[in-house]
Amino acid sequence: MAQCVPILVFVVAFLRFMADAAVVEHTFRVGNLTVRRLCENRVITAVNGRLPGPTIEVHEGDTLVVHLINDSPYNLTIHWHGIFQLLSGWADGPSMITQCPIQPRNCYAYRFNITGQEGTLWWHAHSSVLRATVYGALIIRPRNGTEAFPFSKPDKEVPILLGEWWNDDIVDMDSQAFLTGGAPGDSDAYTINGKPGDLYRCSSNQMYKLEVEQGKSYLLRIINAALSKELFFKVAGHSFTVVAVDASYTKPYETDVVVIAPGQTADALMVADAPPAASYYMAALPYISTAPSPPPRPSFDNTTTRGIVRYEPAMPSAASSRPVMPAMPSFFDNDVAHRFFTSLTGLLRPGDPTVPLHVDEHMVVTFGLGVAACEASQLLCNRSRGATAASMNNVSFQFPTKKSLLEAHFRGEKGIYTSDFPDTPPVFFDFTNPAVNVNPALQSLWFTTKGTKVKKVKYNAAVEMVLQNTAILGIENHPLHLHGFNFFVLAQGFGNYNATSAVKSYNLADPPARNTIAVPTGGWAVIRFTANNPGVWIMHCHLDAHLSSGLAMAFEVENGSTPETTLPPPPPDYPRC
Ligand SMILES: *[C@@H]1O[C@H](CO)[C@@H](O)[C@H](O)[C@H]1NC(C)=O
Ligand SMILES: *[C@@H]1O[C@H](CO)[C@@H](O)[C@H](O)[C@H]1NC(C)=O
Ligand SMILES: *[C@@H]1O[C@H](CO)[C@@H](O)[C@H](O)[C@H]1NC(C)=O
Ligand SMILES: *[C@@H]1O[C@H](CO)[C@@H](O)[C@H](O)[C@H]1NC(C)=O
Ligand SMILES: *[C@@H]1O[C@H](CO)[C@@H](O)[C@H](O)[C@H]1NC(C)=O
Ligand SMILES: *[C@@H]1O[C@H](CO)[C@@H](O)[C@H](O)[C@H]1NC(C)=O
Ligand SMILES: *[C@@H]1O[C@H](CO)[C@@H](O)[C@H](O)[C@H]1NC(C)=O
Ligand SMILES: *[C@@H]1O[C@H](CO)[C@@H](O)[C@H](O)[C@H]1NC(C)=O
Ligand SMILES: *[C@@H]1O[C@H](CO)[C@@H](O)[C@H](O)[C@H]1NC(C)=O
Ligand SMILES: [Cu+2]
Repeated sequence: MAQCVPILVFVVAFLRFMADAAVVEHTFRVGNLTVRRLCENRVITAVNGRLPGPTIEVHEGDTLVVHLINDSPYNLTIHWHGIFQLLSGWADGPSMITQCPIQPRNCYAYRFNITGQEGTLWWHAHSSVLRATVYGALIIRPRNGTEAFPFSKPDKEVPILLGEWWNDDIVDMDSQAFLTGGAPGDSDAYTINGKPGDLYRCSSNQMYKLEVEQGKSYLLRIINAALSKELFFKVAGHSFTVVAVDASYTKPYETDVVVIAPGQTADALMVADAPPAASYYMAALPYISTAPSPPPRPSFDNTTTRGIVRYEPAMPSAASSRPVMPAMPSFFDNDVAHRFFTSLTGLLRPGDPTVPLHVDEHMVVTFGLGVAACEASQLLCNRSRGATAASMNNVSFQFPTKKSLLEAHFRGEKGIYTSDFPDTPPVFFDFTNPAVNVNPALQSLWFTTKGTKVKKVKYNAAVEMVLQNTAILGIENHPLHLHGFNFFVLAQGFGNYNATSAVKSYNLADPPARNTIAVPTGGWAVIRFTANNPGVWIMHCHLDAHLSSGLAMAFEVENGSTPETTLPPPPPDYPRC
């Protein structure tokens, strides 16, 4: 076992004098855990012997320190998903972007302040596929206590972590998939707080249970921790008021379904106002947005996870009757997904950041699948067709191997990356027209090239990105996640972005702020953010297989002109490659 931290404190909160802020300290020991799911025992990688891992609770303004001890056999990093990491990019976590991995038997203390954000975030491994089981909730409460929520104080707060489960060794499966040029196969189950629920083999006693009292309100802090699937989530007999997404408040939005892409969170108030004589299932199943070209659609995990909502004190009738199942949307319901995503608006409170109205950096970025020349090691490499590769503006992102981008940036070291990520796609074609897949004259468009290119911007630059899905090898809703910043979502739609008509639809008054945007399948979205955080920040698809096949780029944000706007040096225990 790694022994790099002298004291093993699990949660210690020191109150700092003269301030409302505290230092919250955790120790995460990552190692093997044997769990039984779907009738089989599996050795997984987990934090502190738990799946999901520990919930971290902090207040805005606190300093969080997590001592990570790697007792697992794998290289590992942890990303604090959605945390701004203002001037603390060294703690952001994506492997080879902001740090080299923490090797087996090594440690690293992630240390950062939580400033200017409240709500539900989460943490997860950001190296290989380990995030399948290395994840947990990160809850940020307002600094003056729960009374400061911009909605009536819920009686109880309930983390709901949605996940995916494989009846296989996920790391072995991933290396196998790499050799054959594909992605890890379909999952065997979806889970709610680590439990699949009674629709799966041997799982009727592995079901998440929520006990509620009539008339009380519950803040469901919903997190999509699945590797590859967007999800529909419902609770029979109950409806939700969405009050925040991605730790950013929204105007209250009433809905009976929550649509959530990998990487996203949604805070949904639920009042226990159903007849208590019954009990109710909560359920999640995948939203499948792919229209592969040519058809048919490949198989997918079409199972449903469910948990149960029971009223307390229990009524005898509730025990005897079957729980009520919610009517779920079809897997393919683009309308339900689009309605949910486009109904969200931001709740602007005094002092909150507002949309930049003047744009310094205009970018149009196409993204999707393609093919690239294959590696000799890829068993199923088709030499004339290449292997599947994903890209942004026709660059298939390649992770550096010698040094993290952030360290190379900080030290001004050449040869690790180039600062020439293009502002526009190299070719303008009819991006979302499936003809690109059948017209031989257009087939050269499929071929992408690999590179480690970043977009360099000045400190505080206002950046606008038009994110345009392409139809190459099929369309799909991709959840694009930006590290280090929230962005405003100004508009989104299907088909090709058309500036003339789109600009008129920009919401500059109350757009939602997010860290992950589910760009409509075969469509586009427009986002804006202010690059007020010096460092290197990856933007990538949060479908795991797309990240590893290159659907990523990074922003290199220069230092500002003052010490308060300058990236400090890395901490002493910063991992080396
Ligand atoms: C952890 O599990 C892996 C994979 O099953 C195995 O190779 C390794 O020996 C285990 N390590 C320990 C310390 O049990
Ligand atoms: C984090 O907060 C502490 C205490 O307020 C402060 O001393 C420190 O400079 C902050 N760190 C960063 C990187 O801003
Ligand atoms: C806490 O609330 C009080 C009263 O509403 C306010 O004056 C104070 O600034 C708040 N403190 C912080 C740190 O937000
Ligand atoms: C799931 O897929 C299997 C195999 O294609 C099919 O037999 C089954 O009917 C599907 N189930 C649902 C709920 O769609
Ligand atoms: C390789 O790709 C080419 C072009 O798409 C196709 O015609 C050929 O059948 C493929 N070969 C194999 C072995 O799949
Ligand atoms: C940012 O400023 C720090 C401190 O002056 C310096 O060490 C670092 O190299 C600068 N980063 C870049 C990319 O210039
Ligand atoms: C991407 O770049 C390659 C190599 O330059 C080119 O052949 C291909 O047509 C480009 N594809 C797109 C969609 O821009
Ligand atoms: C873009 O929208 C404008 C205004 O609706 C329309 O006149 C124009 O034809 C559109 N352009 C394309 C390429 O569809
Ligand atoms: C783990 O990381 C080290 C340092 O970056 C690297 O040399 C090694 O190859 C990695 N091991 C694996 C299994 O990826
Ligand atoms: Cu994707």
